[in-house]
Amino acid sequence: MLRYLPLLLLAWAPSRPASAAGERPNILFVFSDDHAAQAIGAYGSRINQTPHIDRLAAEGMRFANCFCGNSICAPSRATVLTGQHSHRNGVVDNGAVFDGSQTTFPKLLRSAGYQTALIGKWHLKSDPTGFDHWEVLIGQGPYYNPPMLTAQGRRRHHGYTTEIITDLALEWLREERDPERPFLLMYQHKAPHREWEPGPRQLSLYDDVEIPEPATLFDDYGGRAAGARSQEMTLERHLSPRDLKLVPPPGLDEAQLALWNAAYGPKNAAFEAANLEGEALVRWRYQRYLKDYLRCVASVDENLGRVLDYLAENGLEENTIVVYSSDQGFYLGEHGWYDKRWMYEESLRMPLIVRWPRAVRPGSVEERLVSNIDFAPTFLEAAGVPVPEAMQGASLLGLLRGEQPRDWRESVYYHYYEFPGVHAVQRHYGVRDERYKLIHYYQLDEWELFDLERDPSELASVHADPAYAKVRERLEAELVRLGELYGETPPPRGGARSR
Ligand SMILES: [Ca+2]
Repeated sequence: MLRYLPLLLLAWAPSRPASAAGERPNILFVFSDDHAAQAIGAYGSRINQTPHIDRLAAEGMRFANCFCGNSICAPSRATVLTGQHSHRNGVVDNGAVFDGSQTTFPKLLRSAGYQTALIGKWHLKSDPTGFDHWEVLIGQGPYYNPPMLTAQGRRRHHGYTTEIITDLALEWLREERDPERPFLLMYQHKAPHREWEPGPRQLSLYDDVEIPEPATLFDDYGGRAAGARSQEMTLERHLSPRDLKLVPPPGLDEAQLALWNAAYGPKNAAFEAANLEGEALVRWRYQRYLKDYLRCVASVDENLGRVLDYLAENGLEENTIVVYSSDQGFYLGEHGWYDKRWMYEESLRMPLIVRWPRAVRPGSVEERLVSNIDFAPTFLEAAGVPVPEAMQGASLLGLLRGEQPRDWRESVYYHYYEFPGVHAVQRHYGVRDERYKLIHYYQLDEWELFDLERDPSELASVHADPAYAKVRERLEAELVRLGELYGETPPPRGGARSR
């Protein structure tokens, strides 16, 4: 489990002790939506480059195994704010309204003297609480010309949403930030969420390249429980004309529409002339989907660069904790899919990169199992604010400082609830440790067990394999233990779960 030599640890001496009195760190929380680790250079992407996110990894710590507790937008966001799993904070699916009277880390930082701001995607239905300043997209928000909500009412903006959110974040840093106090800025993108609509600067990026296909693009869903076959999230059958850019997004002005048509018109004409079917059609859809997704990522990365430049130019680099993460992972054609929701690796994993020159050794990689329940305790501890008992995660501060805790968690808990729902992914819960993953689709009473070392793509469950009987028993007991630890009653087998 040791990642680096103790000698190296001793050799790493931060320029000044972290959290020295009167020098509480600023926190810049950069959160994108549905940005999978497979599409980040620092995580070994073979399909794109993300120089600014990679710069954070080169200058900070990359967490190789950060997992969400419920792979869907609003629940992950509620967990980040509260440090609690979904069943505790009440946001179990995207239909739930976040109860803003709950204790959150922004509220606690604000009470402790931090200046707090939230700009961009919120997606929790109730108005944000705990912020001195907020300006958020309404629901998902559009990629172009977004109306945004503030405490004073609606504001309309013109332009591309990723750029607008960045402009607003920079405007807040320049004009509203109080230099006498530490700040928390939650800078949260809508991108690269569906419908993956690229910005004006990226409309033709990747036009001349072929994106490599994943090995499981033509998965036949054998070797797994029934839910893998009955889902509705395939590239083959479940993408809309808008997803595929066969029609432009609504709400573009004349100039934006002209740019859009100039980029997609010829591509769409060539597609129609080709008259593709079968595997060739899936391959075309994969290229179209991935290129648009990666174009949206490129804009997120480019705009992050503007914010990092601002920090550097204004003496804010040294004592600002910059976090890059996304609310969960995503399928980039693996298993023939887009979207998230499953406890399978691609959607379970969250990117998590933390740069903090005062405390973190540049270029370090942490492999221990961490989770989005850990974010709130980390920010609180970094600010010297006591972590409430009710928060279920653990602060990552020790790991960030290169310490080697002896009693770190050895497994993570997962529970997905949104069924029936869009994409028809069955409810499931489970446990993942360093090597194995146990999943229970409790309404179907079907199980899966994966040996991630031998089967990293999770293609063949070994749940019924006698050779894995001991592993299965151990993980079943671990799942019970985690349910008790986090205070969730085991879901009943079969029928609808009441909550
Ligand atoms: Ca999301």
